[in-house]
Amino acid sequence: MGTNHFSVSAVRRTITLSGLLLGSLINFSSHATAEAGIDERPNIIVILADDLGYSDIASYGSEINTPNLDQLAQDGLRFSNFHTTASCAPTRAMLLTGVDSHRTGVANIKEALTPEQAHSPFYRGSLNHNVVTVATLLRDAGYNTSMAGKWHLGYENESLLPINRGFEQTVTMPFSGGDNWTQQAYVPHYEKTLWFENGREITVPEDFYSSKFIIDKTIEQLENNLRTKENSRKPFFSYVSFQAVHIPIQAPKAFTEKYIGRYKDGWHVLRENRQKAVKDLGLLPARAPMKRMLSTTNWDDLSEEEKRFNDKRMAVYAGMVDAMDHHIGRLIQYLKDSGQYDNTIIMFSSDNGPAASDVPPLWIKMLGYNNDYETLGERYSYGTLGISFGSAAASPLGHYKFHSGEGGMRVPLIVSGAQVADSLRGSISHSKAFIKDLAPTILALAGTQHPGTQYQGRPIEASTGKNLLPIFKASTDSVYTGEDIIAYEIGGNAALIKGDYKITLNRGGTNDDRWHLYNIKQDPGETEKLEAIEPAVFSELLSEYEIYARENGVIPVPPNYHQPIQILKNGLKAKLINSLKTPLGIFISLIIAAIVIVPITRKTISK
Ligand SMILES: [Ca+2]
Repeated sequence: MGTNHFSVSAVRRTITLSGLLLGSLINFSSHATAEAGIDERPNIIVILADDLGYSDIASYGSEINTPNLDQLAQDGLRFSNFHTTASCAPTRAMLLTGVDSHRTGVANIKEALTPEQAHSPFYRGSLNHNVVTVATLLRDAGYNTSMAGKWHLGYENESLLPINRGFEQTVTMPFSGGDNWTQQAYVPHYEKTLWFENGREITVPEDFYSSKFIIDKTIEQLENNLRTKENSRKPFFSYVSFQAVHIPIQAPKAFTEKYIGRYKDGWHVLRENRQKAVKDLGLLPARAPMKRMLSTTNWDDLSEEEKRFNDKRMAVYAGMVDAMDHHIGRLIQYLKDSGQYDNTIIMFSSDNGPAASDVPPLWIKMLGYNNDYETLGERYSYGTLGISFGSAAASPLGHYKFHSGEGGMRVPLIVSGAQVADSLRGSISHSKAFIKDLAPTILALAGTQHPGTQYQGRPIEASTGKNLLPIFKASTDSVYTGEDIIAYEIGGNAALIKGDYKITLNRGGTNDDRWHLYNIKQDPGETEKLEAIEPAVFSELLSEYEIYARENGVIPVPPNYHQPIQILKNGLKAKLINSLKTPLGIFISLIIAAIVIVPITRKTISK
């Protein structure tokens, strides 16, 4: 086993070095690999950050140090107009299948379902077996497949775990999020943070930090691919799914310390600085305006102590992004050292915009955490971004996670590798692209395609995403026509994009629960409502949305539904149910039962 592993690695390394020395890498390499019987299709890595905002990495206008992602951007192509849904699991379902989230069983995150939705097979929050993942199709097509990190597509029975959804090697945290230092639960929906390795529950190591662990395991899986002659000849598909920068926001102290004091001028200044940087990079139009979110508080109204705390809060967030980039750098170095980098295409994105979370202190205490200034972001500390820095992380866009404003659903997409045309390296594509497009693109990179509506004799949902490969190859500027739509709905918040226009609906909080129309080409910040100025366009997009909702089985939410409130409600309910399982809980419930039931029984008997 060991001999094979080293000899194959050595062959690949020798090919790379020799090619570089001779200056004829391609010819030499293809000849040598053909002789060795190595499959020359590209390795594919999808790296997904969690809740990372549009301008949170340097190649998208951030002040945060992200040299490894910037190098990928420099060697590849950045998308300025890439959309996901505004929430974790529905995005992930679309990413892995190319199918609309409602049709996959993941219309909303499980933690935010109403009792009515939880009864629908299309809303359970677990990836139904009526869809086939790209991992399954790539495995069938002769790829080694693996994943490490957050799953969030079901764990209630074994068949839902990624090990049974096409990934041959898995190390996975199945929930909406988890602690980054320990296995402490970060929401009361769970008793602890579970981790599974190849379907079996594991305990994380003592030196666990999520981003480090996820990359350690990814490298281990890629090394395992090289241990047998058969697998070492296959290309690989690796899904790297970070917890960064989901709550609880936690970073190694050394990373946080780099940024302390950096945010002392507050969120308004940060939002403006990033707007300028985004425009200077050419990602968005120079004249595009930016709005101030109604939810943003006035920095100048804060006390000195509050300003100090918030500066550190953002420093921990920056440290967590920086640490993620650092570990991505380790993966890239591994690929280079093992001679696999030149034939690997890497895609980097985020599942939705920044989480503008302000978690109540009582909630933090109830879960056994603190948010003390001195240790913010370290073990047992519950860091959050807060609603006002949330807007800055999405700068210059409006809104954030859970919301259908551009800040909730427009995120970075970097594609780097030999499949990107030389003429496009380091440049920006302004083409529309949607999360559902990545599955057909990944399949096209591997020279295969989705089977349609039948897989191994059973009916499945067809993939409806678009193949972006012609954009990477510079054979077209866009694969979208003026008639194509991008649409989504989660928890009653919804959006539909057609041509240069977009309609949005946002509920609860400072939102007005009404549809609005924007021209997101000229005004990606969604500052000017156009429904009264362009009623025909507004009406056309509303009709398109009605068709979308009907065709995809959207279940309307109750009138007072607000996703964050539903998450709190479901969490408290889960906490109550879990507490009943403890001896103290059983004792308390027996006393309550005695107080309530005994008098009722007496009354009934006396009648
Ligand atoms: Ca997310």
